[in-house]
Amino acid sequence: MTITCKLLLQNHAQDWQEATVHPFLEQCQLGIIQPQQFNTWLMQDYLFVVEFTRMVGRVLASAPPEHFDVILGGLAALKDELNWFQEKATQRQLNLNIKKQPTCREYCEYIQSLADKPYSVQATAFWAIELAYNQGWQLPGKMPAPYNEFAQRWGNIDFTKYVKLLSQQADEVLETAEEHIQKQAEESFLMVAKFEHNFWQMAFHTAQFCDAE
Ligand code: HMH
Repeated sequence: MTITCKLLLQNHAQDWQEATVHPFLEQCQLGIIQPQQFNTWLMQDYLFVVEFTRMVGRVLASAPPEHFDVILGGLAALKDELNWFQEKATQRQLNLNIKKQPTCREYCEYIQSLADKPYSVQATAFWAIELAYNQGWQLPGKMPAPYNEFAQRWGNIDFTKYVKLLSQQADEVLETAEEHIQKQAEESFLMVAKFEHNFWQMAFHTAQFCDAE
């Protein structure tokens, strides 16, 4: 049987729930997240997105030309996103020239390691990473300022459509992938789910390290 993005979500509903539903997001929605927790997330996520952009560059390099359109759209959005993160940091007087916390570093190392994997595995991980934020920021419901801007960035309709296209591209290559490669794709989905959960945990619980050098 061929694995698909839909089946991955069905077969690992619990892991995915832990990746996308977290008190961090619920407290943003309630407007009670502490600035230190939020700022920790913001700074560490910027560092993650820098590495994620490099990953998407490598996904493009592995992709068939029919998939370029969607991936290049993603890269264009990331260009905008990196500038936006810098703007948000400046507004909050945050220095982005900081070290990665262990959880962020491990996630970044993991996505770097995907470079050695077949395109179908990379495409699955790429989809899962984008879906995690698309769903995570959407699920709590309408957020108050200033968090609504963040919820909108990943929860908006166009981003949802883009994530759908990523799942279609992943499904298309998974269909012809050998069984052991499909297994690797499934493992990558589970790794992304685990790291996404850990990332929220990091921001929620270890804000005191927020600008440790
Ligand atoms: C941790 N996962 C994390 N940060 C992000 N910005 C994304 C996913 C984007 O989808």
